[in-house]
Amino acid sequence: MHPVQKSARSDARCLVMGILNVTPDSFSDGGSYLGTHQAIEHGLALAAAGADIVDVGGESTRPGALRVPPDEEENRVLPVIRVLAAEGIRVSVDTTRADVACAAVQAGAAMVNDVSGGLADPHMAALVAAMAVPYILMHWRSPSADMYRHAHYQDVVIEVRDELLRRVERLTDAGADVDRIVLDPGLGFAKRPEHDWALLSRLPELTGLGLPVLVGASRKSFIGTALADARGEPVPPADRDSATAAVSALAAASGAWAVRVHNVPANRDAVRMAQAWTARS
Ligand code: PMM
Repeated sequence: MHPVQKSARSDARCLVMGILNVTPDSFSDGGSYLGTHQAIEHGLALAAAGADIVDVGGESTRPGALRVPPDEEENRVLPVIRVLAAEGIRVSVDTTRADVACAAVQAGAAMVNDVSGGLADPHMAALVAAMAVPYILMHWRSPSADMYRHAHYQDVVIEVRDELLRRVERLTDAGADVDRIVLDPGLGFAKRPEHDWALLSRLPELTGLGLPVLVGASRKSFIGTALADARGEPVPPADRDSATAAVSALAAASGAWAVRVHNVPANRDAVRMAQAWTARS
């Protein structure tokens, strides 16, 4: 059985990863949980609401966000991870830095979520191999500051798939266990809405690779744009949760292993509906 899967059964429910951004500037919840105490409370609430995993991040990936020094990133996430892990919560650390990932795993994180797929830090592959923890490998082309310069594709699904496979190879060459790797198409990262929709509607081309796939659609711009009002104004991030849940249900029905979301109850219901639906098909 894949070590990151809860069960090898084909009707296993898609997991729900709750987002805990300990940042002042993440695009939809920046600043809400910046204090350690507030962040811990929110992490406990996400778990109590049914999150299977709580993803703790200390650096925003918002377009144009400035980098946070590594010690500041650690100061934000480590105290939170320590408490949540001690409560028995399965925690992942959202970081592109090998040193931060290492410290987070020592503090109790069970999983590393790297939006750069190993490209931002040349030491990440060796660390993942040495730590033997599940690793979420997201498709990424460049730091957020200039990611839209790289949003050019002939066929986004084929290119994302091939780039992900090259990064898997890089990790396994460094000694990482392929059975601990989770793929993620990286919605919104060097992608425009049409790219995000192509990746979602053709998700089986990624899930068909045989590795678990995580989908991070929650409150992202392509949802705001799809719900734009008559004047073409996108709906604000806080009003995108119902649509996010719809995307989660569809992603789960298309074989996603997990969805990464802000609103846990709505998305937990959504993936349970997908489970009920697909169990009978
Ligand atoms: N998106 C964000 C941050 N981390 N991690 C993974 N694996 N996949 C994602 O799509 C992803 C991520 C940005 O969204 P946020 O600012 O709402 O956390």
